[in-house]
Amino acid sequence: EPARQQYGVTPPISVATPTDKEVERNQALIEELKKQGSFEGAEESQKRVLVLNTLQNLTEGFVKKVCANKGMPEHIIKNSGGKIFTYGSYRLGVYAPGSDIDTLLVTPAHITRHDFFATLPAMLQELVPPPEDLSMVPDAFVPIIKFKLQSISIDLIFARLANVNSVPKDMALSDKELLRGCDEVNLRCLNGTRVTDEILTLVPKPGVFRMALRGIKLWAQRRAIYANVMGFPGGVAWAMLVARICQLYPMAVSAVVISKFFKILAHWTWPQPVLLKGIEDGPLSVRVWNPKIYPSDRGHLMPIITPAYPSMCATHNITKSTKSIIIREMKHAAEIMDGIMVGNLSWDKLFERHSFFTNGYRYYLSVVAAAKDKDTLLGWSGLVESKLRHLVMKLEILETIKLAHPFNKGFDNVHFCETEEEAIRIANGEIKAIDNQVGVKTVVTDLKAEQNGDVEKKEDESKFKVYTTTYYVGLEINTEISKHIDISWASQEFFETCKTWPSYNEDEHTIHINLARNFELPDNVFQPGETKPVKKTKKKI
Ligand code: 3AT
Ligand code: MN
Ligand code: MN
Repeated sequence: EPARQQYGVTPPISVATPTDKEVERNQALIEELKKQGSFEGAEESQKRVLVLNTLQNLTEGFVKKVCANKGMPEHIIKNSGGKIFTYGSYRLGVYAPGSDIDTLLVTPAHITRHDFFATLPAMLQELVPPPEDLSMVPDAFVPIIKFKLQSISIDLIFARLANVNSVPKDMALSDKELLRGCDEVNLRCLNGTRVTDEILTLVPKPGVFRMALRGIKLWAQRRAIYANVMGFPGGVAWAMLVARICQLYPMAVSAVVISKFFKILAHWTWPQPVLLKGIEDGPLSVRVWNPKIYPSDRGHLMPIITPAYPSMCATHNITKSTKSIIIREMKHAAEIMDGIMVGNLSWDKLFERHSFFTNGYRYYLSVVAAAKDKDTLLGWSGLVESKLRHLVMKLEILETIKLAHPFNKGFDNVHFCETEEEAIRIANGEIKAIDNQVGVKTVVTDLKAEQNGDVEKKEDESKFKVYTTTYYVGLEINTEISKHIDISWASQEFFETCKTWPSYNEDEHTIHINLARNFELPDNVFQPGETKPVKKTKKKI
């Protein structure tokens, strides 16, 4: 047997090879993942490879063109190179049908971010067939160009290596010396690829890791605890958790990794961090996660630390409430996994949908962002969503509230009103604009799905429209303290936070919060087949 390398910061817990039963469970896992639509067909995956080839060729053409435009000598034009890297679910090998491809275009020092945004979009438009839905956000935290190529969504970001005059096709980004001279935006853009690449080198069997991660992602999505902005782990954090368990059980099959995942992580001694390797020092004067130095790092409740220099915490957003929800879900899943591994339960039990609305809480806050048109709302609701965890943290302070549970996504509506006054009252929450009350026609939509974007065209143009996105927070009440829940302070603080948004305009952006009982929830939060909670009526004698 070959000498075994140790993966990770401690020796493995077990190097046992799988039993026949475990192999059988693992086969059943793969079958269930197939049934649940986790895998893409070979033809579609082949299309992704072709699209990436197109982008690689385009990148080389782009670099040459910019060099030529700048009057650079022929040998520089010829040798500058340029390379497309990937990150996200595609790079990890856990993408599903409909997943985007997250791509990073890397150039040598003489090509700038300005060149990227000024020159590349026109070159993209010249492709045959041309891209669809092209949009760009050059001043975002991570500046990005988004488009669809042959109906595959592409996120394209850019990085310039400040110390390099050629980016050949076989270049890797693992060497941290490549980061010398890079500014913060470039570092952020390089980070995704560097982290995913390194995760893959830190697991003993990448195939086992991928299948286990598919299982954990599906579970986390079904349980509505997959959402970085809302204070739950995102894709990278879930990947690192699975990777750590793979390190501890280097010979195990994916089914065993999943079962150990819940057993170990449900009882993890947080805030002890989850690390895939020792934290590295490096050549830059950038912050590396260190709770001994930085008080904000000390505040991380469930730190999961990225392996690539400069190491960061991928779970900065987790709050007291979301931490307890994650642990509760892991404990519940650990019990189900026991049943699956002994053969009493099947895998579909693990992937059962959450019951946040059907059997969750007696009280819910609905946080409603409203605007007059779709694009204004998309910006505003994105901001409100990104601040929602601040509301959760304010609610956590209140003695009357034991737990504030944010749902992991918002719900969109368009309201068609007869009068402007009615529209204003809906935007301000003075009329409850749910379930088509008071003559207002409310249409359920999904503003981010373009195919539904023409919902407004179907309706009478003369009517007054209000676009809303509603976020829900389930509340567990400390009934021993008080039966009365006062959310006015938390709400006011939250409104103030949202209104510090540089683009905020009180004439365009409105927000309100309602407290509702479970039986008052609107129909659109329930899936077909789910039953809405009913009001418990007092028994009549
Ligand atoms: P899908 O298969 O695409 O659903 P994914 O893990 O690839 O899963 P995304 O494409 O949304 O998910 O994100 C890929 C990476 O991009 C994950 C994270 O490192 C980065 N990322 C995504 N959204 C943001 C954001 N809002 N801010 C910073 N980084 C982000
Ligand atoms: Mn992706
Ligand atoms: Mn993406």
